[in-house]
Amino acid sequence: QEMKIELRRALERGELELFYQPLINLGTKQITTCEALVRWRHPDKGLISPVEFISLAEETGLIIPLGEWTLRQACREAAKWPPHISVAVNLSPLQFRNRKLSALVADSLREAGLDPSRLQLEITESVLLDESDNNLHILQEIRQVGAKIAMDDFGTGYSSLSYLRTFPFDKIKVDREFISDLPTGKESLAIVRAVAGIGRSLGITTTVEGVETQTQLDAVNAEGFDEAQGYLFARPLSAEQVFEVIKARR
Ligand code: G
Ligand code: G
Ligand code: MN
Ligand code: NA
Repeated sequence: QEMKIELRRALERGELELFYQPLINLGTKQITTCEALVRWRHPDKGLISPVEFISLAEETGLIIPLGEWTLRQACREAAKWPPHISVAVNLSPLQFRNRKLSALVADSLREAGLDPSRLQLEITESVLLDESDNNLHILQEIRQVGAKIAMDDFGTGYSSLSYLRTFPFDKIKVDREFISDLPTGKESLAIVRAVAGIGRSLGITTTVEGVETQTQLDAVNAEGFDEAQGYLFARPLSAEQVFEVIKARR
């Protein structure tokens, strides 16, 4: 209850901050995208992870203004980057209850002067779990605006594969649980290999999350993934830090 009041105030006082984690093209080694990850810079407690407040924000409805702020802020920041670098923003399933989500996306892009194709929205399969076609419809509207749609945490839900038939995703992000035991984990390797093949067949960009070691990288490279993200390349960085990294790597 107390944290709920504090979180609302944090939003008003500008205590939320976006960090950005680079995604690397495995062929060119260039940064293709930076994923925006929210943090709360608490005046006493320091930097608080979203793990500790996103579900609270979802329970209290604060996810709506928080999500709106995140989207606008991420677009503004990305407009400062070179045009070959995109920004990825995580969307909560609850944001789809707001029928005007596609209008918010369009408005954030216009306000920032960001080319729509440079915005990627990451959703989990729970977005497509709803019985009605409401969310699917909103995804199609967002697509019409020109933004890209990525399926996050791929493989951790109940029917990731069937959702590839429901909606033509632009990108699949294989969950880091399948990367952590590579290259020895036989099951993980088989799954990762299958997903790379599906992505290739469907023309979907394939990304692996949570690459921490060189041996994990070698394993995913052998399977032909397009991109990788993980501590081996970079941790989530402040806006200033990621800007320096982008400049240095060009
Ligand atoms: O950033 P971290 O590194 O700790 O992220 C933890 C979790 O919080 C991830 O599942 C991530 O998708 C989620 N998360 C981070 N930023 C946002 C955000 O802006 N919106 C939503 N809905 N989830 C986010
Ligand atoms: O759920 P989503 O994929 O949006 O969340 C990304 C989360 O993964 C963030 O919490 C981010 O900090 C974390 N993350 C990114 N790279 C790595 C990594 O290499 N190892 C681990 N353990 N976590 C990572
Ligand atoms: Mn994500
Ligand atoms: Na994930």
